[in-house]
Amino acid sequence: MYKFERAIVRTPADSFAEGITPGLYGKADPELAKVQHNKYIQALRQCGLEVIVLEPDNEFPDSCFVEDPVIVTDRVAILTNFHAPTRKGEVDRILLTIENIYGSHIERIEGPGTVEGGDICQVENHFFIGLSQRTNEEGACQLGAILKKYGFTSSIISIRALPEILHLKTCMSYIGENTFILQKAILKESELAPFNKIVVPDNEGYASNCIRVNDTVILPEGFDETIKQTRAAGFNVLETPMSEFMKQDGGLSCLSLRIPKLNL
Ligand code: CIR
Repeated sequence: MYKFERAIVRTPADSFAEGITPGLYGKADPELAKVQHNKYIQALRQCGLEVIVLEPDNEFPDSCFVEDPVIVTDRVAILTNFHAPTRKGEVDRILLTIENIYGSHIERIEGPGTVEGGDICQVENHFFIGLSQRTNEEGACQLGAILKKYGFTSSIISIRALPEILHLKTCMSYIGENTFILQKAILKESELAPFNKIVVPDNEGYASNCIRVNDTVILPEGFDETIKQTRAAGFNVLETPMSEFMKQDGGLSCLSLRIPKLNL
């Protein structure tokens, strides 16, 4: 598993509750989201990361979900092309920060291809690319070619038969040690056959989006059965409150870009 050195996050905007959401869990509170975001930053710092905190951007209510406009690796950053029309401008808003880190080692997905970072799941030097309501075949194809150019392999997992799942990583997360935390709905996916699996209970689906940061798995607070199972499998777990982000259909991974030591 990569050793991560730093992370990029963006403070939730005052307009946070106006972002895209099916609204299943009520109206989000932007002030509470900011408090929870600070705790998330503390969790990343506790895992040894230097955290770059970007200013809130009111024009883009979903802009705290920084994982979607960029895919970061140790050798290249790839700017995505949103399917969601209200989020397209987020790529330009994060570009300067990415240029400061990656210089000219930046690639870009071009229309009509669409890719959103939440659909991209890295497992060592391999990437699973989710075909979803947001990432299309053309985008997946462009991304696969870019990754190949930089020495990575990739394969596709479609979640189109699961319309309630927004992005691939909404329902599965790689936590190192050859292990995924995932929802039952994706358990039989043949691409995942070689891995150990922690299956979240039906009422804890949200916890299948989590992150491994160095020696620790960060999970959303209150998903006790998943936390118990993850600890029982031998992982260190940190919990952090996520209720307001869940209301906006965003998970733990969406809130940061985690950057390893670069090999540019
Ligand atoms: C959206 O629908 O685009 C946002 N409300 C949530 C994005 C969550 N991001 C992610 O899963 N990577």
